[in-house]
Amino acid sequence: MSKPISLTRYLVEQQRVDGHIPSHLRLLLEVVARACKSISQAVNKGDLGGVLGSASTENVQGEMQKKLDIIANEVLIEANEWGGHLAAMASEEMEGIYVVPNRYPQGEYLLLFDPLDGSSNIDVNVSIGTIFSVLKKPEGLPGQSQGVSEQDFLQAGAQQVAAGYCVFGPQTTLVLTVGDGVAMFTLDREQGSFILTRENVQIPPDTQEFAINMSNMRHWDEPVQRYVNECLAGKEGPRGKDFNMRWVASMVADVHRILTRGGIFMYPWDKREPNKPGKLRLMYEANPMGMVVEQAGGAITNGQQRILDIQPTKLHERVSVILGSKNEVERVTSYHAKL
Ligand code: P6P
Repeated sequence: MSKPISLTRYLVEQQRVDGHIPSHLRLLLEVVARACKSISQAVNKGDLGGVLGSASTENVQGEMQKKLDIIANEVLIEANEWGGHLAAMASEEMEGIYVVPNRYPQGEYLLLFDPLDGSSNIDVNVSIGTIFSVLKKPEGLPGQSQGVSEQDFLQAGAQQVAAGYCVFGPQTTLVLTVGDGVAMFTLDREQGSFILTRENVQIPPDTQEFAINMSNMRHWDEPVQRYVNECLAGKEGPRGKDFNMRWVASMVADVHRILTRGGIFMYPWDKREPNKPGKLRLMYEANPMGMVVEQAGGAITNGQQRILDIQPTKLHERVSVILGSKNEVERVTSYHAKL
């Protein structure tokens, strides 16, 4: 059995040996991982820690916040604000950006996160997770003030320098990419450290498993209805094979399953709110998951284009998401092209 490789050693090697990441980014990722450990401990306490249930407040999306949503958000802010590697942060749980206070040095990175994704599953003990995305703060023009604004965050997902998530399930597993493939680290609670358990993760290009909230079927656009009906038709239908369906209602859990054994995940536009492009958020859900999925050989589109090419116009903008096994994502996207 080879000596276990910790997240710290993996990141040092990504920095020193492969030159993929500068030291400030390595430090940032180690701090985010430590914050995920703290969130995992809070999540695991459940009722014993009095952390379940609603906080009786709403977030910027107008959604009821759970106590753990707020706890996770505070853990990430407090862990990352003093280190000198960040200029500002943005979160699903905060309307505006959080600029690093003047009492701390400002760094060159921007951190975006959904502090606890899948909140509807918290109180029923189903896997949830933290999603994070790292961008570089745009260089200011010579002589321009070094301030940071929301506009600095509005970069296409292809500009991310790192992204990942931490799934709080039967194991606590951190999944990370710095643009050189995808690695998975499982939390060893006895050592208190994340240990490398998989690297160069690859999503199979084909699958027989789709993930979508079927209760919305009557509201979908025709291309998604066509794709799902063909899956449901099974061996006797145009696909000539049977399909299985999963829907955890935690994007982190569904994406983790797809990274582990393939599959396609869809949260498409639907006619219930026709002016909303989709339910999921571009900047801190679709983009980070998109970087991870693409680095693992998968694909992610909104039905019309590669999601990582979308130029954001608002911090909390939403997007239709089709991601996973490349050949299936391309099939659904091709059905949209025939509209
Ligand atoms: P629905 C969780 O609230 C989330 O943002 C994603 O994690 C998940 O995939 C989706 O919403 C579930 O939505 O409508 O099925 O509850």
